[in-house]
Amino acid sequence: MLKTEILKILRDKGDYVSGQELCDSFGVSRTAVWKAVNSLKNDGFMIASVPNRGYRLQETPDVLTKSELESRLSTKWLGRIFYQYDEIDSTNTELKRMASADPALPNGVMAITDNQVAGRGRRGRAWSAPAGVNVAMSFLLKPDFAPDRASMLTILAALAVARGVEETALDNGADQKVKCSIKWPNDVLLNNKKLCGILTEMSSELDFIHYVIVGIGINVNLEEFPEEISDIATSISLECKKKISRASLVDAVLRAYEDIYETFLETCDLSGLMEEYNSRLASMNIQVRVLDPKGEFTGISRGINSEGELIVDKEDGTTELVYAGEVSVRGIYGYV
Ligand code: BT5
Repeated sequence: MLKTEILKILRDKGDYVSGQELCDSFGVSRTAVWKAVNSLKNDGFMIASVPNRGYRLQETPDVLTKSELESRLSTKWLGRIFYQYDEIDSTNTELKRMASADPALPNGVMAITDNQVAGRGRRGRAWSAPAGVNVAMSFLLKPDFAPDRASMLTILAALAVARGVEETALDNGADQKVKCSIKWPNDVLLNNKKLCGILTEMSSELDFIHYVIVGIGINVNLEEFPEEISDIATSISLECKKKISRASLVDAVLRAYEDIYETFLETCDLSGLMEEYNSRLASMNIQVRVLDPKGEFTGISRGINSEGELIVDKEDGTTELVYAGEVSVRGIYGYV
């Protein structure tokens, strides 16, 4: 897209670029360049145009337009094909519709929106976020490993978000080193409050995965939360006191996922990743309450094993491996 290419050049140069240079670079007319620049201005980009000097990008707004995303994405395969929506019910639902309508939809396709109006959490819960300040994205994976491996893809996503948030916060001028922690299995936290939720869904047969959809919601530039979640939720900008470029964050998270996924595929388990995960685990060696389908119990969490299960030492001296379920962590989200 011409818009994307012009945006990239203007951003890379950081100075005036003549209209003629842009025409020559892309083999297009002056009018085409002028139109593309105007369209970028309409998206909110502040671009100065001075006769005899050309165009200069003065300010980049935090937008999630197609060209802003395209100009930022530097992944190898993940999200290289993406569908951007100004508004949609849920990116997970949309990708599911696309994947079931087209069985040939390729590995790595992403759906992303600026305004998700019916975001979903796990087990029928809702994920809510206002327009224009958050990231809501989902990507499609078509792995050839067995379906019992798929729950680990959530663990990978939590790690990728933690790494991506830390990198982007620093790049966007956060003063101190930001450190994300993780509440098993799918919450990424900043200062013990929920910054991100992950919803992984799968279509499979008993021994064959049709596709997996990994959905990630991150609170980025939100300044306020609805009352029900104001005690448990936070955003990057609230914690870091900096506005964050959402498109750069998307790129950083996807790059991190590619990297982490590669490590995972070497063994198809978490042996190469559990050390980092456990070092980020908010519940490491802390009391947890597990709402298990068989009943509730408390114990001390000892981190995950290479299968992604949470190891919990119970008071009666036995050890439980928690595969799925709800876990409350003492000191987090009001559990005392
Ligand atoms: C999750 O569920 O945390 C998974 C959220 C996944 C959202 C992404 S956005 C892109 C993709 N498309 C979708 O439709 N979904 C995915 P769970 O662990 O069940 O947590 C849900 C709970 O988090 C809710 O019951 C609230 O208490 C809380 N919550 C809702 N919105 C929140 C927000 N913006 N920030 C922090 N907490 C929130």
